[in-house]
Formats: sequence, structure tokens, C-alpha cells
Amino acid sequence: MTQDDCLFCKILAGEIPSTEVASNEDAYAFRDISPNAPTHVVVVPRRHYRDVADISHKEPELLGKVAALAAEVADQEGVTESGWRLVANTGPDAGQTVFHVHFHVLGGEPLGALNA
Ligand code: D5M
Repeated sequence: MTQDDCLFCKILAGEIPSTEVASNEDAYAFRDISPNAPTHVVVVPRRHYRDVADISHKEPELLGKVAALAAEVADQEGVTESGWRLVANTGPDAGQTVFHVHFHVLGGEPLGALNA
């Protein structure tokens, strides 16, 4: 299930280059092109869903598998002990720019409090 005009579907298809960090049959993790932290990895399901709400309604188990790959990425990046942040921007007010559901894995430095 892909969508023709979707940037991350194109990355998954190998039509746009990306730097792989981790991968399995359900999900793919690659370096963010414009990192906001020393570790900034994008984790996407291989199948196209618009956002967290869409995948939660249609395939909630897959969302768990994407989160599990994000945790593997954190381990691989060496930030499990120091801590890391899992972010899923959802919709325009949150700043979602690519409408293929994805998690940002952020870490490698103090990230600041969300409620600061
Ligand atoms: O996050 C979308 C993220 O996708 C944003 O942090 C930039 C990243 N991005 C955009 N194009 C690329 C390519 N080609 N490679 C790697 N990363 C990319 P959002 O939460 O939707 O704002």
C-alpha cells in the first residue's frame, strides 16, 4: 500500500535516497535530513497511513511495531540510558509536513522540558 505523491513511500521504494539506520519487514528507520539533535532518526511503517490517528484506527498492532523499531534505534544509537524522545507530529498545528505516519527518535543531548 503506497501513495504516489508521498515522499516517505518514495524513500521506502528506493526512489529517493536515505541513510538507513535500522529496518525490518514492517518498518524502516533513516536519518532525518535536517537533524534537531545529535540523534535524529525518522521511523516509518512500510505501509502508508496518513498519521497516528489513521494507523491507530486501521492497524494498531503495526503502530506498536514501529515504536518497537524506534526503541531498537535508540539502543543502537547508544541513547537508551541517557534518554530519548519519541515524537509523532500529527496535523498542521503540530507541524506535520509529511503525511505518512512517522516517529522522530531524538536524543544524544538534553532536549529540554516540553512544558518549559
Ligand atoms: O517531519 C518530517 C521530517 O522528514 C522532517 O524532520 C524532515 C524529514 N525529511 C524530509 N525529507 C527527508 C528526506 N529526503 N530524507 C530524510 N528526512 C527527510 P514532520 O513531523 O512531518 O515535520
